[in-house]
Amino acid sequence: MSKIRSKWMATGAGVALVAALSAVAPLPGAGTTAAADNHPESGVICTESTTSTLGTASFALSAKDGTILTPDGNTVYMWSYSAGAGSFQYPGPTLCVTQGDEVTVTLRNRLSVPTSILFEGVEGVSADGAPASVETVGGLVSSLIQPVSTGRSITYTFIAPDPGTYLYQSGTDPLLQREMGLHGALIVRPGDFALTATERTVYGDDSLDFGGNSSTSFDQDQEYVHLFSQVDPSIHLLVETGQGDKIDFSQYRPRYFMINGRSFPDTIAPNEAPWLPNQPYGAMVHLQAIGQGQELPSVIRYLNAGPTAVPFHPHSNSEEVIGIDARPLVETATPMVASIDRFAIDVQPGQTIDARFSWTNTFASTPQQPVPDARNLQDGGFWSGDVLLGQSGTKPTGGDAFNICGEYYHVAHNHALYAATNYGAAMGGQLTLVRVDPVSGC
Ligand SMILES: [Cu+2]
Repeated sequence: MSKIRSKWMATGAGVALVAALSAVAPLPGAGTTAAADNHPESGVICTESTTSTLGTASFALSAKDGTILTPDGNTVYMWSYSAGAGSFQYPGPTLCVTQGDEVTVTLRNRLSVPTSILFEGVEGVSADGAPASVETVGGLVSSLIQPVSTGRSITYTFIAPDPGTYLYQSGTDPLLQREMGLHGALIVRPGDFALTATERTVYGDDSLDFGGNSSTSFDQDQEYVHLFSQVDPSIHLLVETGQGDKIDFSQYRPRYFMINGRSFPDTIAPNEAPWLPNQPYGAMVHLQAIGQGQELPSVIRYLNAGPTAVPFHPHSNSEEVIGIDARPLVETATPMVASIDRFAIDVQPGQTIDARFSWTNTFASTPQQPVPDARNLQDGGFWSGDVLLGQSGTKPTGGDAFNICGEYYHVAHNHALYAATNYGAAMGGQLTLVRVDPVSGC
């Protein structure tokens, strides 16, 4: 079990990368505990049900407008879902439920236009008690599910479906409303989610019958969401200034690209960073090598709320894709796991992908493997002092080191490189870091 959430990387790679970029938000001082409400500084923040009755889950959401910050100092007008009467946040709250729960989501519309919530891939949804159905105006579909008008509330109900990751987003005037930011993540957990005190599963391995192999298990502290979205700020400005009639999607040109509502380098700031008051969700993956501080893989739940595919690429190590659209990859005849190792997690619009990530200290696990020749090594600012990545050693005398404890960082980013930018400036957008702490912790 890893316990590596103690300290924000205030003097770590973030500072160096940030310094190399552009005008950015301030970083906290060393040892600052930025996360509020006792949430971890990285990893998923679940919005829990407002009721504690077993077998039910209730949520109150408000659709409202607000603004987000971008790393180049811009401000973008957005629409999003917020929890209850809470302040504006983007993206919408991550809703966590258990398979079989009777789920109730009450949406209050504080926008000036009708809106709705479509739970992608969830069947048997009711809206104010009636089966979900499309709404048409003049023979044209105006909403993919019953909408709610300004100032009113609507209640959507459904039984929590198979375990996995689901996207929820507006079903009303979807081209515009999804661009404006009306989306969030729904996580459905299996009944045996907490397999042991430290082990969780994505899909409920008992029901998958892998013959005892627990193939979708992960470390209890190692659950992440990467929700992708993008913004064309010119459209948002037209909406903000009441010129919606001038919007021309044939001229659509996204300029900001987000993971969990933030663009790099804000993606690596902690959850609930006070200088990003409306963007509570960080996107840095923070782990340890398997067998060296962490025993089970991490899980990353990818969702694409944008209109184009995101070929997301983690450097240095592939990820194990275990399910797509909340469907585990299994070969049922044997039965056996049919997961796929990927260096590009290709997330299509509207799709979700669940992947496990493990960092293995290759040298340490195969001691017969020779350490690289010193002539092939170069000390850098993030040098841990030890060629066995995942360990820290003695750093060169007089050398600069930007990391704080021998930890190191891999980039992970959208390989469509135009989307790894902030308004055209490279090294931004849908880019984040995977941080690996040494066995000794940090
Ligand atoms: Cu790269």
